[in-house]
Amino acid sequence: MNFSKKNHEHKNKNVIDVSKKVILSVAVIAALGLTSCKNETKKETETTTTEMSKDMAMTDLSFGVRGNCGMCKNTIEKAANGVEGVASANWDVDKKKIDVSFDDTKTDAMAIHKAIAASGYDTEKVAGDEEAYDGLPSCCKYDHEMMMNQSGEEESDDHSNHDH
Ligand SMILES: [Cu+2]
Repeated sequence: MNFSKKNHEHKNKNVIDVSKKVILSVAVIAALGLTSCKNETKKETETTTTEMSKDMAMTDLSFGVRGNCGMCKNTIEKAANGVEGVASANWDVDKKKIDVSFDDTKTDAMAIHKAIAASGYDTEKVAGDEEAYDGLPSCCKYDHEMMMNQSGEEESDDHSNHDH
């Protein structure tokens, strides 16, 4: 009689121990879940911030570049696009001007001027490399006195030479 009572008490204690363990496990799982959710939220916020600052770092720039024709356009734009951080480059054959969009955390205006000059073309700030200029096709050997940043509306000098 006495023995069986003791056994019963012992059983009860075991049940309490088990439920304690279950509560503890649930608490741990809940805590882990909460932590991982927190981490994910933080990650998302960081990504958004990075993308935003990337957009804000894009700089649009226009400057004069001398050149004659479509082949010049290819060479000039290829040189500008070859600079790391340049997103787009568009040279206007009539205006003798280039529009560049670039990431100013990766490059700067002078790097783009220098790259174009290295391909043989004069920019507003840097004279074209002479060796590269000599290597250009004859149609591309532009006049070093050429006006840059033209409006694009006036006719070129070729036409004013004609007397009708
Ligand atoms: Cu050309």
